[in-house]
Amino acid sequence: GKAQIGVTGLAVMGSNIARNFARHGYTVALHNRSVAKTDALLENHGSDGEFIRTETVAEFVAALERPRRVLIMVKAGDATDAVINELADAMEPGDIIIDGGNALYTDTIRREAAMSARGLNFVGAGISGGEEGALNGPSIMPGGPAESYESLGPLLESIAAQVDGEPCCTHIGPDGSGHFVKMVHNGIEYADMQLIGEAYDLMRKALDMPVSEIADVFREWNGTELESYLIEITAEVLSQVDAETGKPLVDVIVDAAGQKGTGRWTVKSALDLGIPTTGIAEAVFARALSSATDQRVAARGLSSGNLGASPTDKAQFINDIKTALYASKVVAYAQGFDQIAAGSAEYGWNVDRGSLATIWRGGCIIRAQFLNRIREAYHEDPDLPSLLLAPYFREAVEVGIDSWRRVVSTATLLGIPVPAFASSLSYYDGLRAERLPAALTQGLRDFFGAHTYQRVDKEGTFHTLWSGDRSEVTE
Ligand code: NBP
Repeated sequence: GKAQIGVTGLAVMGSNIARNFARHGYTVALHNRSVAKTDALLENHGSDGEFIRTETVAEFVAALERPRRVLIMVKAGDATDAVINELADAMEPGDIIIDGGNALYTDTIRREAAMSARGLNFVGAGISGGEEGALNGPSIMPGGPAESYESLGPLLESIAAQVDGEPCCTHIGPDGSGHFVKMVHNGIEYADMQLIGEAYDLMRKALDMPVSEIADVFREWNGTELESYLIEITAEVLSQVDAETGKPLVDVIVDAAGQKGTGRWTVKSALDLGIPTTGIAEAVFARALSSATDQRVAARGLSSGNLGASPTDKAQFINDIKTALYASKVVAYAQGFDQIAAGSAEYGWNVDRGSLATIWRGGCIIRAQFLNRIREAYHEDPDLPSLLLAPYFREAVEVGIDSWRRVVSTATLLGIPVPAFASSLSYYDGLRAERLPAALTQGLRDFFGAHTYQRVDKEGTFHTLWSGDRSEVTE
């Protein structure tokens, strides 16, 4: 028989997704640029299900039932274009090409337009969950034409993670929407990890706690409203002892964080859309600072001042940190969902944020208890102006506001960097402020550039004759 799905690109992600399809009873056609990976997969895991081995693109395409469905899992960028073009030449109208790599959404928009001009369906699908998720159930965010989802959806939904009987896969919207939300997902993942890092750093430096004890705190937090995959694995990483030195592993790892680019993309997009996605931006910049090794070495002797005093009530401060972590996390998600709304409006995607929260509850790296609350918030009010205004989150943040402030002020006095905690709190204060100093900014802009301003008490556009008699004129 023929295959229901083909997978090309059989490195870790592609192999594991191919095995996932096979384990769910689908016949899977396999293809990789170099045949060695195809053979390795068949040799090691051929017993997972029905596979069809192919060497050339022509063989691969011929092995598929129509309409053909091909999932591309190659390195994002030029490789993806090369593979798409080769496939498109061999395929026929109505066939579906799915790009499951981490493509930049603007590339996906371009590719979708080119394929649709050739009568092919192109689906950019964000896939999260890493290797393990790919094998056992990822979170899948497919974009592309709605019609293609009718034939593709059931396959993807069956291999996705399932939470409370619902698959972590839904059609996100047209063209680049799937890759856009996957990008923001990764951005939120950066923010989440930065916040966890700041919480850990405070316990170490402000409370002088040993790493093993901090691991226990995270383990305990994982049984609360903070329950999430990232908190869970934080406890595991902090519990790991280096075999060679006997030290906590975290103490022998170089403190320079890497990045592959999706966080940076999220921030660039936020800047273009004019959305203050500050939590993610701070996280991206914190990684950049950590990697500025030469500067950090040169700056090591700079003074911290000596206003700081460590908290006297340890239990209370640990609880303060937990609260600050939760509140800052709400801010990061609120900003990420704002960016998704803005992207959706800009490109006409109609992304349903409630459904998105639903498919992020399982399979993906940011999976968390918390996403149930986000889902409820958007189901209750799809046009919610900010997640911070949903009753549940509003209350959670208001109840913890003193703790949040105590954490940021203590860290500041002690000279412990908390860019994400601090900027999230400033964002919250900015959002709720009745008046902002933006009025002064407008005055200054009018002074040096005649950029004009609006008044609070009447309609119109105004300018003060700063270098004349300083009277006001209407534009
Ligand atoms: P890689 O990103 O390491 O890509 C390796 C694959 O790309 C191999 O199959 C390789 O073929 C193929 N390839 C390359 Br490189 N250049 C090619 C070309 N010009 N033509 C055809 N094939 C080419 O694999 P991965 O880590 O499995 O990730 C696959 C995709 O999934 C990426 O887009 C990644 O960003 C995304 N993703 C990864 C994760 C993760 O946790 N790793 C999570 C979510 C998404 P070869 O064997 O012949 O060299």
